[in-house]
Amino acid sequence: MKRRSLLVGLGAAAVAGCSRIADSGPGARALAAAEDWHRKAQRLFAARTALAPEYDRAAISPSFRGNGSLTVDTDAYRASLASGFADWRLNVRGLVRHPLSLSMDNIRRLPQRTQVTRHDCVEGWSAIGEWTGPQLGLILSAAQLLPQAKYVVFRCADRLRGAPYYESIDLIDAFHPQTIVAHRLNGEPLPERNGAPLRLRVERQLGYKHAKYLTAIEAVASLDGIGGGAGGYWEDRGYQWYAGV
Ligand SMILES: Nc1nc2c(c(=O)[nH]1)N[C@H]1C(S)=C(S)[C@@H](COP(=O)(O)O)O[C@H]1N2
Ligand SMILES: [Mo]
Repeated sequence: MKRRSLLVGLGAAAVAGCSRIADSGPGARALAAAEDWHRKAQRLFAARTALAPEYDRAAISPSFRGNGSLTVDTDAYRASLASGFADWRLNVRGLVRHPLSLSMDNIRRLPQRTQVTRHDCVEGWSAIGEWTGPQLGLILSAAQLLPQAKYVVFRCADRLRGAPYYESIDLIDAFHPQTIVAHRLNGEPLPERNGAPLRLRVERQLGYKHAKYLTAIEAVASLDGIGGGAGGYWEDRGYQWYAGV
């Protein structure tokens, strides 16, 4: 209650201050500019935090195609796949207070989110699927980001045409409620072609941001010096880093 009345008091003071500034010419212009900025910031923020559409299970595509890498071409991956990914680890590292090394069991025991969403690939196809996994925000909260962390980088086990696939997002997308580390598709363990055993779902973004075959999540202050420096495999080859749908 105390905090609330303090905020109400501050609000009243700010409004009184504003109306005094608004009386004079330059003040009025400054206020109009500030209001304009606020309106734009508000719209931007609302757009960034809004939920992506979710669908009924009836809308799920009969088959969710694979794109890009359809497997990881290493003996280690084939052995891991054969063992049901018993030895797979998702490392959470970089600018975190508590680095984590999560097993598939650890991932499955976290609170889960299930969402039926549409995936849009820039190559011109879409598919609807039901994804399940813990929210990325939950994992990052457990690891405790350090104040310098600005981006989250996703490391993948595969190489695409010889180069390691990787991706990155900012903290707004990282803590978005529909951003999950998925280990199930349509009620089954993630198929090999769709990124087994773990892939990112970042539902406000285009397909190439949804990194498959996840091995590590790295909190960083800057994207400089990572891969080609543009923040992702396709970004290094000219695609937009912020690929909102
Ligand atoms: N590790 C990795 N992640 C990746 C890719 C890839 O080649 N390697 N391709 C991307 C692209 S372009 C798309 S459209 C989606 C495809 O996901 P899907 O194979 O489940 O359809 O994964 C994205 N994530
Ligand atoms: Mo894509």
